[in-house]
Amino acid sequence: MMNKDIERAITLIEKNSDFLMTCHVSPDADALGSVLALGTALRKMGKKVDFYNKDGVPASLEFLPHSNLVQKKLDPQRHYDVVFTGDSGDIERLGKDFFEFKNYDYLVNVDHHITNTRFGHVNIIDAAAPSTGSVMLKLIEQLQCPITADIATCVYVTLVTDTGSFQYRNTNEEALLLAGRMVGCGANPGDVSENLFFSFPAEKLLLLKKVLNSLEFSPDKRYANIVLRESDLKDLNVPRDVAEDFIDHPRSIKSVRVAAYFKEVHAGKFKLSLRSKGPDVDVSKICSFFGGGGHYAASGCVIEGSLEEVKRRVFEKVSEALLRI
Ligand SMILES: [Mn+2]
Repeated sequence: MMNKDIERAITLIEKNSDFLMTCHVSPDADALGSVLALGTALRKMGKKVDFYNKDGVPASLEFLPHSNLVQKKLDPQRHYDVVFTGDSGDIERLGKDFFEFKNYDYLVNVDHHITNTRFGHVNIIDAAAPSTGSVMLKLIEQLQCPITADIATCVYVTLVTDTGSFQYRNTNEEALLLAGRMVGCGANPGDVSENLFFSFPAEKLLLLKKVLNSLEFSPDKRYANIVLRESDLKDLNVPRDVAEDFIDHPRSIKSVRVAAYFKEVHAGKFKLSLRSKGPDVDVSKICSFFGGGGHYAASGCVIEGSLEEVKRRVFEKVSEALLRI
């Protein structure tokens, strides 16, 4: 299955010279790290490579090698031979500008989301892969290009972040072996940890104080939710991505099987992050019901309505799933 798709992608790389790398909006480390890894390899092979993300690079990920090359604008006149997308489950998640941009010959979709819609001409999807970066590495290994320290760092970061520092259930032998190999190629775990987990702005902790005030449990404490209000971000003048990992706090409680994190986009519109713990609840199904998707234990969607309404609808769906276990 996948090998054939990888072969097709390798042929596209060999036969063409002008590439665009892009990844999902509000990019996380796996999205940016995966495309930076492949794009860097192609540049070392002498190919012309542009990087694009509508939202650019969040300050917290500026340490990723070559992230300064990521552009926030697409030139509608510019033609690319091949576009690679990383970590995006559907084409809409690449942003409206890219959705409308048709000035390329081939689209190669590289991802590990179980809900991926296979929107590319070539689709390299491995739902069992610990990160999209690890799928990209399979591709890079087939190229006539050494795994340099900057490529290794990008891939290593995708493994650390998508496995929750090798703590989630997607932490398998492959994840640990690949991480070890990336360290062998020059990735530095101490530097990466310091950049990822010990470089936060002070406002992050002040924001966490506010968000934890919203913490609620279901009566049986198998479900917990927290809420980020738009006004909290404005008050502290911090970007949204700073608050992304707050979901780990409700999830850290022993009794909690499902944790929900409601992030207000604007009045009446919320982004939901849903996480499950243990093997029993597939939150990608719950998020698919609301028009989103993702992974078995980590998914997301956008829901409209008042906060109370949105919380109630999600709690209903989660309760149905929890009744079955
Ligand atoms: Mn990912």
